[in-house]
Amino acid sequence: MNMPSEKLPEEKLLLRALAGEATPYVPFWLMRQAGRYLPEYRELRKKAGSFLDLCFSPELAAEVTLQPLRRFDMDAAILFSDILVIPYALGQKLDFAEGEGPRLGPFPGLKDFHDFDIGAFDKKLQPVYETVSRVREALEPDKALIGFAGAPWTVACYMIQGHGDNEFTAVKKFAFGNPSGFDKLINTLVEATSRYLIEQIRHGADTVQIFDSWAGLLPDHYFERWVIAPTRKIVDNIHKVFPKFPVIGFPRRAGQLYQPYAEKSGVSCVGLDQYFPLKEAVHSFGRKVALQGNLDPVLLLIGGKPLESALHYILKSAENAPFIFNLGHGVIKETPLEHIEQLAKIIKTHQR
Ligand code: 1CP
Repeated sequence: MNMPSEKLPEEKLLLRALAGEATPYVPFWLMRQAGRYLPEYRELRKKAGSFLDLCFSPELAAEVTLQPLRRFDMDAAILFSDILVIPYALGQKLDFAEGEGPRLGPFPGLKDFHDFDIGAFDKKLQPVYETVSRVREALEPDKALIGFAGAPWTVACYMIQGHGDNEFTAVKKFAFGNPSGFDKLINTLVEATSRYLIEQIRHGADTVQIFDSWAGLLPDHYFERWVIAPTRKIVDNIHKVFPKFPVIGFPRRAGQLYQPYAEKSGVSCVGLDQYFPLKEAVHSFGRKVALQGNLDPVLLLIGGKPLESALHYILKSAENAPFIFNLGHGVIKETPLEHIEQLAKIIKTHQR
């Protein structure tokens, strides 16, 4: 008899879907499944001090990673960290002011990756790798562990703007005004992100997701240059070390550019936001890649009948496709726990 730790990776439903199988049950996890909507997160967050302290305390970060699975039995845990640990590891100052979101220090400028202190980079990220190892140890063999990073474009947005925004006009001015200079920043982030993700995989991640939250801000030719091409390079770098390793790409709000992204970025699975019709994705690129998504988080916030019918619509839209259920963006922090219970029950009992 197999001991649990000897189970094959193929026994993880999420990995089967990533490998292109239309699984008999739909695996699910939720973006931002660890976080403020959970009372046990809020409690631990208070104890940890700052948000960065929490990200860099392997014991606490591992605990936060596992919290949502104890309640809702998701098919995957996602590493608890943040996309902004990359600028931080490159030496940019970073603070998460209470209730205000991230604040970064002055932009370090357009340098090659190897002009940064790589020893310091590796050292600062070491606690994240330790978190991955700890979660790997603790996780049931049928649950997948998702590592992640921000995509170069999205991370560059925060590095230059210094904080969150809806338009990132200052960043676009910078990038469109000096595209070859901006390429240098993107290339640096490609190198840094590849190194970071490869280490997460070495420490036990089963898949990694690349979050390109602001992909939708770029017009098409820049989208090719700063969303698709850098993602492709990261995927290729991962594949040099771990051939065929499954990568999930999430180019949020990419609209019509989802299709070229699916065809050219090299990812195994494309995460859809709530604005892209799932049915159309299944039809136009659902044979090339697995799909993930795409419930509007507001439907989870309100629950009840509207949630139930939206879930059935999504399950029907993805009927015969390799599919991972998720939201179109993160869980909203006011979301009642009972609504997530309702969601989990419907997804987990739906047999295809
Ligand atoms: O004090 C707190 O508790 C801060 C809230 C918080 C949390 C829970 C932040 C600050 N980051 C996180 C964790 C986090 N961030 C995860 C953990 C795993 C999980 O999903 O459960 C992940 C994957 C992220 C990724 C992330 N961070 C993204 C990409 C996804 C997205 O939301 O679009 C982005 C853009 C960030 C930056 C960031 N970090 C935190 C905030 C509030 C923000 C957004 C800033 C802004 O644009 O205003």
